[in-house]
Amino acid sequence: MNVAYLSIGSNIGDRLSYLKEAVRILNADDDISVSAVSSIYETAPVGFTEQADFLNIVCRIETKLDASSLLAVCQDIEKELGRVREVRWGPRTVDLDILLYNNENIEMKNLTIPHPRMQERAFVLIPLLEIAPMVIHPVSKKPFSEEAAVHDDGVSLWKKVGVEQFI
Ligand code: A4P
Ligand code: MG
Repeated sequence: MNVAYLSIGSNIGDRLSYLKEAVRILNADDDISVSAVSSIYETAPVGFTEQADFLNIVCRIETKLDASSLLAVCQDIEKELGRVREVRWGPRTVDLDILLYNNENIEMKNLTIPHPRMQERAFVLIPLLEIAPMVIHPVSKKPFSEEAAVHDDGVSLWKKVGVEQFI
């Protein structure tokens, strides 16, 4: 079985419902089992900053799917939940990114793992470290807990919930 970490974010409409729906649909897939979900964090927008605050979570999944098939499932969920793709880094009902897939380094045309910007982003690192405190970057071997971005402002605990509240 493969282990992957996904980042899920939403900043339009009922943000909590979008996160919950995304986790529920993932876990309903026969080939995916969600084994941990972080607390929910409210986070200031990064990149394109003239947009509403996000809710972000990170979840751990166990899956039989290869990384490309997992990306396809993530993109189907984005579509199903009605993501509007207008501005890069812009507002979205729900965005699912694959952060890590086992300890693999994957560089394909439409898929880069580890996610290339993850170590710069507190909205990724803080929830990731909550559920996987010892995790290291598979290429640099540097622990994510040592990244400076862990200390960035703009990420605050919004709600602490258990995985059973999502699935
Ligand atoms: N792609 C390549 N690697 C991956 C991967 N590991 N996981 C490709 C998922 N997708 C990957 O993504 C563009 C393309 O990336 C996809 O077609 C896929 O083949 P997209 O989701 O269509 O577009 P995007 O998300 O707008 O762009 P991008 O570059 O993925 O943006 P990011 O880096 O995902 O940033 N601020 C806060 N506070 N919270 C957020 O959640 N999210 C973003 C999006 C910006 N600012 C944010 C947040
Ligand atoms: Mg994305």
